[in-house]
Amino acid sequence: MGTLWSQERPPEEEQPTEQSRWWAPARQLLTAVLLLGLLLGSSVILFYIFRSCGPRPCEMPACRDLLEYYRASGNTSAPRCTDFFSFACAEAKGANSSFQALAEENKSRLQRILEAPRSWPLGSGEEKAFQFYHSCLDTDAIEAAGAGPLRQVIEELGGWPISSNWTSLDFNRTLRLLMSQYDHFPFFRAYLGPHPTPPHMPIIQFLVWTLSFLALCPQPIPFLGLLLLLLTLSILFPEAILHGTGPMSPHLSSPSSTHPLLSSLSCVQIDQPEFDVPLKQNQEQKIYAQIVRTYLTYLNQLGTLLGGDPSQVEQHAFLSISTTSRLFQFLRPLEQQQAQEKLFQMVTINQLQEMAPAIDWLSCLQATFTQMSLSPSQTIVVHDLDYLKNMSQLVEEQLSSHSNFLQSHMIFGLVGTLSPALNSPFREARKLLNQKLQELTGRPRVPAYTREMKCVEETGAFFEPTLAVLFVHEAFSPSTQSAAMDLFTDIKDALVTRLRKLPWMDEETQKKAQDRVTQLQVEMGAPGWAMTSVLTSHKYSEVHLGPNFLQSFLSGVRSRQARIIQSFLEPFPHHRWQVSPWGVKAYYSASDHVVVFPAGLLQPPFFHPAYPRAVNFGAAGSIMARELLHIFDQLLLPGNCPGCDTHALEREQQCLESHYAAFPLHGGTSFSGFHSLLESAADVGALAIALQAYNKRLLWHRGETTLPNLDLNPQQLFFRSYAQVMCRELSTQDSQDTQSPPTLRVHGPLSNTLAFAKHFHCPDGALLKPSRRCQLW
Ligand SMILES: *[C@@H]1O[C@H](CO)[C@@H](O)[C@H](O)[C@H]1NC(C)=O
Ligand SMILES: *[C@@H]1O[C@H](CO)[C@@H](O)[C@H](O)[C@H]1NC(C)=O
Ligand SMILES: *[C@@H]1O[C@H](CO)[C@@H](O)[C@H](O)[C@H]1NC(C)=O
Ligand SMILES: *[C@@H]1O[C@H](CO)[C@@H](O)[C@H](O)[C@H]1NC(C)=O
Ligand SMILES: CC(=O)N[C@H]1CO[C@H](CO)[C@@H](O)[C@@H]1O
Ligand SMILES: CC(=O)N[C@H]1CO[C@H](CO)[C@@H](O)[C@@H]1O
Repeated sequence: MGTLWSQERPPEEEQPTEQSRWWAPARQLLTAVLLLGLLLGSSVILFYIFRSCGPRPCEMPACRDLLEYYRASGNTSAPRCTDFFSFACAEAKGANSSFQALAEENKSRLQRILEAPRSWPLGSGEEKAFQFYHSCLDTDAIEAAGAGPLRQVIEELGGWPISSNWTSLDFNRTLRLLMSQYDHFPFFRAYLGPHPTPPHMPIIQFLVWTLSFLALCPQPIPFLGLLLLLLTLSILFPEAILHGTGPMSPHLSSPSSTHPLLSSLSCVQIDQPEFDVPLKQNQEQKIYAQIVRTYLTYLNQLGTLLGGDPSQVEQHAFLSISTTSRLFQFLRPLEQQQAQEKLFQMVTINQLQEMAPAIDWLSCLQATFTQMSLSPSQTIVVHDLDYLKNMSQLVEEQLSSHSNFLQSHMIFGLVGTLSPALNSPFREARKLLNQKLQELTGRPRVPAYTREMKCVEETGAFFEPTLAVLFVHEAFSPSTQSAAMDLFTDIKDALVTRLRKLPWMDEETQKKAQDRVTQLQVEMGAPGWAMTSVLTSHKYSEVHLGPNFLQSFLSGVRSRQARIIQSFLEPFPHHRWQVSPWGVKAYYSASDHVVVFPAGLLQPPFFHPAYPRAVNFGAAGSIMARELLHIFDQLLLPGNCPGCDTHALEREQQCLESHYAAFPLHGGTSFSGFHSLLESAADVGALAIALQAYNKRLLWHRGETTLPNLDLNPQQLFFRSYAQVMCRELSTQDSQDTQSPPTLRVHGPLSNTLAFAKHFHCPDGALLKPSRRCQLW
């Protein structure tokens, strides 16, 4: 424009005439009017162009299915500005949350894969998996074999005083066999794992990293000594520990980013066992008695099924229960467990042998971890030394007074874990036990699965490498993966932008937080090998099927145990997945600084490349944003961000608390505890980030679609899709759940978002349009 004017401006030296003196301003005026008109006209035309090509209805099959899904799940006449939860989720039935429905769907998918008539090369992993699945379904053969296969297993373990030939107990031998051949740990649990890193404990975490530098299973360092050293350090150099300069930063830098090999260091770890029944004595006396009675009935049933004399069985069952109950008493009280949840000690096997002498530690551990060569001076990680000492004492006591009962105790436990592979009387007894325990402890009911589903689960567990490849092949194509990656990139960018605008965060922390997001690794769908691998790569040469299903099952158990141990021993440059690709749980691993989104999660109704973008951003996008925000959980803990504006941070946290407190609760627990605050903060932040990313996408990329006949515009659809993730029946809230009840998880974040009220035309003062909003994230 500037150059245009200067060209037309008459040269200075020319004498202006009368006419030109009048003409010049008129011409300027005319041009201005013309330009203005042009501008106005074109914007009107543009406006109409944009209007007429507003969101098109998506007619793809995926969209039609989604429409059906939405119609079946919500109540469209529920008032949106006061009860959006019912609007989206009214019809969620049973324990049927969106996640659970998805988990079932992923299993049905595996089932379809396993049942498709295909022929695989003889001896390939696929052939073995299919054969295993079909022998699992062959209940006639399992019934025909009766209790015979189980009796044989018991003979191998040294027999059982109440139902078979029985000479005397070799306690150490039985225990060694249970651990190494049956993956069963009656008194304690031993496993390989990376160094434990206690969350929310900056000082301890510092300690862990210090230990991690020392090498694989470092030699023991007096724990207290190190703690003292550390405390001294923290007094001398508080900056280094609290501000997190350098590689030791407690919250903003990960050990793996400075030491890429750290994640591959694994140690033998000893922890409390997982118990079959909850026999905590601090629960209500009446319930405790009922649980004991239920369990007693179950054990009696097992004993009689194995041909024992009822009165003798009863005695053994009773003593087994009393053993379990005493082991329970050795567990740390709950508060203590929480306070020092991941606190651990490092001892050599020799030292452990001295402290807990009843167990032959070296031979038991060596048999279990055959791939390693262990020596008495090998260091291991012990999570609760007091428990192990007390347990050892109890075992010695029992061995001297009534050693037969200890054998019974171990056999009872094993039979319980093998029940899926046994004939129907055993399975029925187990099912009844589980049902009664669920009623007594008030845990949400797990739906009773069909035999097919159980077999899918077991085949999946034993043949995971093969099924992972098959599942990805079927349900997560490269184009789906790249669409999911695009979505993730948008969400990540939105988070980075947002971090820059947080009023409570100081500049340095902002910078570090942004770096942390930029350095983050992401694993989308499945581990790399499953995405690229050609089929039939895993052969399972160690799996032998037959002669009966129990033996096939045990072969699978051993193979899985060996595979897991092996995976921890191999140098592993990447992240080791903690879920199956068909799982539905996304997670963030702090030690590897990686977020993982399994293929099972990136499925309808949360994600599909053909969906309107609003749906993908609202559901999968908000799930991604939530995982990203968990990276910064620690910053929100008191005292963890000294550079931040603590007052502003506290103000926002209190704001959030009162924001949530304003909602009526339907029998759920109220907003309690810090954990619940962290979850709610992540919920609220995730919605804001997903929305921001979606709006940006809308701005730069046209061609929006929406669902036909749903009467929701794209923005409204975004919120509908967000709510879908939280749908589940209200009564299924687990009392141990740290998250808010589902209504709150929908209403809390939505009402904190002004755009929601705007797009649903909510009047001022409606429940979901409060006058104040908080900005923690
Ligand atoms: C749907 O919501 C409306 C309004 O709250 C209510 O009257 C109706 O009973 C609900 N329908 C069902 C099936 O729950
Ligand atoms: C949960 O819902 C899905 C679809 O909405 C259905 O296929 C499945 O059978 C339901 N499961 C239970 C246990 O109700
Ligand atoms: C006991 O041992 C004998 C010989 O070893 C065997 O024939 C018999 O079947 C065994 N009894 C049981 C109940 O296993
Ligand atoms: C098991 O082995 C340990 C270590 O060798 C030993 O102290 C203990 O007495 C053994 N237990 C039994 C019952 O033999
Ligand atoms: C319940 C119980 O007997 N606990 C004991 C475990 O061992 C410690 C010492 O190691 C004792 O102090 C506890 O009384
Ligand atoms: C076959 C199978 O077990 N599939 C997975 C489906 O998703 C759930 C929820 O994460 C997993 O627990 C299952 O393992």
